[in-house]
Order: sequence, then structure tokens, then C-alpha cells
Amino acid sequence: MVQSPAVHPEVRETARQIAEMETRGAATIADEAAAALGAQAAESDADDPEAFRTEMRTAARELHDTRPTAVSLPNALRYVLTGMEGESVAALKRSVERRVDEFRADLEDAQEQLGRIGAGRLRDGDVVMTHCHSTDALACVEAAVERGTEVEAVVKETRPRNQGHITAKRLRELGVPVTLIVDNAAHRYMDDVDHLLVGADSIAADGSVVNKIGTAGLAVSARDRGVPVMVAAQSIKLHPKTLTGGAVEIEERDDVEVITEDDRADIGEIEVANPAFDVTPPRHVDAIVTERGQFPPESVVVLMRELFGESVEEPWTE
Ligand code: RUB
Repeated sequence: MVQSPAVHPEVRETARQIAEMETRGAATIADEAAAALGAQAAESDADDPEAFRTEMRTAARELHDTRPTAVSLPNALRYVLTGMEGESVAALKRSVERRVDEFRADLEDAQEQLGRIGAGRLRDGDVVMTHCHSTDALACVEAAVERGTEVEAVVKETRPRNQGHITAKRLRELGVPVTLIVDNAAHRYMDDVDHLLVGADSIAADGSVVNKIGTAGLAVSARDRGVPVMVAAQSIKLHPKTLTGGAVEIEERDDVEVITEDDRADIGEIEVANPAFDVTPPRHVDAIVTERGQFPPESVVVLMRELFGESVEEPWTE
């Protein structure tokens, strides 16, 4: 019987944390997944190069199969695995470790850079409305605050997981005044805000933005009120498969996030739907702010071609 290669406990634990949303948000997921591949490589006891490669692919698959929507995850795995090179296990290990370090450092630099670019859109006295918790979106506010720009925030709680609470906490740490609202109050507050500021899990070649469920309706509301919609997203959020007609899979999560089993039993026979993300069309987005500058959504495809070309490898499936 062929033994399947050992997956490092850190890979298994990282995969569990991503699947159960203890680790969440597209950039953080990518960062942790890359770190787990680093642990797999560093502590591998594979005795020949092919065994090492197989082990890395198996680990990457386990991480890949956790959540389907944030493209930063496959983009991170691809970056690490395509840089794996060498004739010996020792050389392969070094190449993976180098690639992981590079990826994680680039991620941090990109977020800082996009924060500086996004901050340029915020003026003294502006009020931003946020949805969910996005580290890329918060980087823009942080850079603005560092420049001395005074901003306030209307923070949507973001059912069913209330990631708005994390956003509110981070904003308070930055000294930003926060008004927390329930999701249903968003349209009521649209006249009081100057920007809708959100992150992204994936951006398609046509400029559509895939982000936390509720973003699409919020963007319609913002359009209705003339509020500009700003999407903060590092280039690892660009979904290369959409260049060749692939679709972004929208994750459907467990019913218990929406309703307790007791409440459900009390109501009687119902279906519960819990899609975690939705798609905002490019016509409802004003700017996608990346570390390479800000783009009207329709032209993000240019950056995508430059970064990925036309072919998209999936080295974990080989
Ligand atoms: C998080 C979410 C965030 C993006 C961007 O969803 O939709 O807006 O992931 O986050 P979930 P970041 O909580 O289900 O993972 O800017 O930190 O990458």
C-alpha cells in the first residue's frame, strides 16, 4: 500500500483554523497558509526530492480545500510551490523557505503601500462606512490617521459573524470615532457618510468584486446616494482564473451561523441559506485601490494580465 505523505501538524492546525474562521480575512488566510507551508518544508524528513515535492503538494491541497472564495489562498500556495527548485531535499527546502519569507514580506509591504494610496482619497472630516473586517481597508484609514487626517467611521456589525466588532475595535485602537450600526440601518446612514470602504476576497477580470455578503446591496445603496465605493485590495486578491472564463465559487456556510437549533425547531420546517460572499458588479464600484495604484474596476484586467499572464498553474493538483 502506498503511504500518503505526512502533513505537518501546523498545516493541519492552520487548515482547521481557516475552515472554522478562527483565521479569517483574505490577506490573513494567505499569510498563515504560506507560513504553514514553511513549517512543512522546514521539518520535512522526506529522503528524496520527489518525496519532498509530493509532501509539499499534499500540504498545499489540504490548505487549499478549506475555503473556496478568497483567491489570496491559492495565489499564496501557487507563489510558494512554483518557486520550489533544486536537485536535493536541502536545496528544495531552502527554496520553499525563501519563497515563504518573500511572500509574507511582500504581503505586508503591499498592504502598507495600498494604505498610503487609499489614504489619499480620504479628506479631513470624512466619514467612512465599513462592512465586515478587512485589513486592507483598515490600512487606508490607518495611513490617513498617521497623516493627521481626521476621519470617523460608521461600522456595520455584519451578520451573521459580526466581523464589524473587530473593525470597531481596531478603529478605536487608532483613535477613530466609531458608530456601530446593525446591517439593516446602512441605507439610513448613507447620507451621513463620504465613502463606502470595503475589502475584497476576489476580484474578477471584469472588475467585479467578491466580498462579504451584503457588499453588493450596500454598493447599490451608496450609488443611490452618490457615495463613492472604494475597494481596498492588494493584487493577490486578483483572481487569475477569471481571465480564462473561470467563475469565483461563493462559499455556503453552516446554517447554525444564522439560527440556533432551538429557534429553528421552534419555527418549524424551513430552508436556511447562508452564502458568505456576494458579487458587486464593476458599475457600482468607483475605485479599486491596490499597492500598484488605484484602478477603475474595468481596467483592473490590465494589472491581472501583467501579474499572471494567460495561464494559471495549480501546482498542488499535479
Ligand atoms: C472577510 C471579508 C473581507 C476580505 C478582505 O470574510 O470579506 O472583507 O476577506 O479582508 P471572512 P482583508 O470573515 O468570511 O473571512 O483585507 O483582511 O484581506
